[in-house]
Amino acid sequence: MATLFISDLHLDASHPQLTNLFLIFLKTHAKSADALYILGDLFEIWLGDDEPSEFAVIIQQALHEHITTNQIPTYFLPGNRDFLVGKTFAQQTGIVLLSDPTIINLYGEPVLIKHGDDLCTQDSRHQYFRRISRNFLVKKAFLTLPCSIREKMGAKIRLASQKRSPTLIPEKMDVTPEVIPKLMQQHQVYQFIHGHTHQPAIIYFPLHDRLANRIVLSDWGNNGNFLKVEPDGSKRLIYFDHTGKPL
Ligand SMILES: [Mn+2]
Repeated sequence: MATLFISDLHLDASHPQLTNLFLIFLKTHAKSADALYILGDLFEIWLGDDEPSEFAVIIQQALHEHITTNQIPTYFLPGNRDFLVGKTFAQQTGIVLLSDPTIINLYGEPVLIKHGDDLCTQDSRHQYFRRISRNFLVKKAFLTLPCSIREKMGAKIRLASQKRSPTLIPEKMDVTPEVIPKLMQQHQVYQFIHGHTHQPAIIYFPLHDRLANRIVLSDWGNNGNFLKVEPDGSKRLIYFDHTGKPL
């Protein structure tokens, strides 16, 4: 048994191979896990729980089956693209919604988990968008708009983000290094897991009198991947192909 962590799948109706990878993952690697944590950006974009598309229903049903049939506790911590996943989604699937950050008890060790986008403090444009979009009243107002209007706005946001991607400087998009030790000290943890940057790594470093670690999850593409943490604390990033076979 082990606890699994995934993030940044960016599932989208226009990429059915990604949806298939996720369904395979639930049926294979995640089937006998102690728990599954989804650390944000499961979806490319989520515009509200009401009137889910055919694609969204497939994902919801797969999660529901995974949680009820296989009895795997599954947690969802929202990312910058799917922070509108709400209570209805949670009720329909059985996932437990977590706030960012959360400290979990992982086989006796406190571990800080986050999506990670708020740590990329050099990306001022994203931080500006984040502040506005996460505002409670803005969120509420957006969710009262008709679905068709939300979809049009979502398409515009997606297009703007696609146009912006090639112009971005990778260093500026990464987590600001100085914030990590401060954050971990503040929460009194020696282990930290996050996603968002798409720069997978397991990094060990000294923090006070101990060896601390930060694990960055990978995004998904032609292959899927997950972090596997075993009860003895050992950690591995595992990649698998479209049949679920580890690479
Ligand atoms: Mn993200």
